Amino acid sequence: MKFEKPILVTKPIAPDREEFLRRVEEVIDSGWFTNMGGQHNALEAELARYLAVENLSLFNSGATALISALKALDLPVGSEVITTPFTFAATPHAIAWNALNVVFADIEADRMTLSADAIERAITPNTSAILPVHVYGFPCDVEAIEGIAKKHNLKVVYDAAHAFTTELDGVPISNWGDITMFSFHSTKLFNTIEGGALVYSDRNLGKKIYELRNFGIKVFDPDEDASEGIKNKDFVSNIGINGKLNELQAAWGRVLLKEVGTEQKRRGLVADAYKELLADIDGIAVPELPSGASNSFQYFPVLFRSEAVRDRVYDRLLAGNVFSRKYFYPLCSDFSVYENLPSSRSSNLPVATDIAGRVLCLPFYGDLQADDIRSIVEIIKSGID
Ligand code: T4K
Repeated sequence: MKFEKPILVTKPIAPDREEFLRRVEEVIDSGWFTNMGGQHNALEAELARYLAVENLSLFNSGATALISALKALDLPVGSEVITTPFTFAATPHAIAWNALNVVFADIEADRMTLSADAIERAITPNTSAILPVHVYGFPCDVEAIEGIAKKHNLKVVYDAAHAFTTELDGVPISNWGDITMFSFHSTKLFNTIEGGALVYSDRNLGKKIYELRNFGIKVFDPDEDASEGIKNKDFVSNIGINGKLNELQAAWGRVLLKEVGTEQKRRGLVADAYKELLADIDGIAVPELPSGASNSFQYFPVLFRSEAVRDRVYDRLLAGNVFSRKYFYPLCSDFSVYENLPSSRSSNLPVATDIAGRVLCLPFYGDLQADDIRSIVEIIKSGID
């Protein structure tokens, strides 16, 4: 069996063409193309409403958002931030870009997210924060992590790149932690082509995040700044970055937001179809979300019995013109820039090492046809036997 056209791991949704083009004309006519313009500010408000959160700041990528989140918390330079190795490179990179030390800790087998026990074991007097990832939209053990953070006075930044709309018992996932980052890259369920956002509960962080996103240029605050008058030297208050989302991408996001719910429903049907067809096959398991968690429908990961079987299935799919992905193999701790860290030893990360060797993300998008799903499963079967 070989597909005529390649089947990729995802197929991004695009906004309604006519409505988007109307917005493009609005942007052109406005003469305002970036730097927190009308489309940008409207999208911030619409997303905050959609996600039922109070404070949301847009960025031009999830990576710049994550870098800025850690920066906003003023963690001591050289302090340690505990994170998972079972993630995309952007997660540990955000720590390193802030001149903080990356410390990898192991994951739980069921959720594939940072293990609370492993976090506790990794804490030293030099630990300043935890950076867990809701990988594939599987919520971390947020209650346990909150307990640890309180006990040891640590900050928590969640990487929710895969967890757009995820809720736990009806509560938005960004309710936990000091700051939560979402990615709006085109491979994500909701996308602005490139983009991301930070959500936070402490309103005071908003001004700092706004400034960090705009080179650190100070926002004039009439209460604080008027008495002294802004001095020239204080014009830039922090070492910021250019993290601004432009007007065209914001316009794209505004139109697309209306279609996300439909795409999620369609992906739900695709997930059901896969589950039904995969249920009776030995040697492959579909990880279950923890109870109370809603599905973001970002990825469809499966676990094989061994690395050899996973790799054989991957190769068979490839031969059939199906591009599944080994997210997240290799582990970030195996990248040459991190492999020499003491926490990168595989003996420190047995569960992550095992899962990364057996996982595969199958093609997953609303437009995937029932016949195609059946053919993909047939190829998988041939690789397992
Ligand atoms: N934290 C986590 C946990 C993340 O997973 C990510 C990003 C981040 C942080 C950082 O967020 P951003 O700064 O990206 O907003 C992709 C994405 O580029 C990346 O956003 C994502 N995670 C990562 C898991 O996947 P690649 O290198 O696998 O992308 P690529 O180009 O191989 O594309 C993947 C598949 O999607 C291919 O089959 C082709 C298809 N595709 C791709 C694009 C760009 C399309 O069909 N259309 C497209 O426009 O990283």
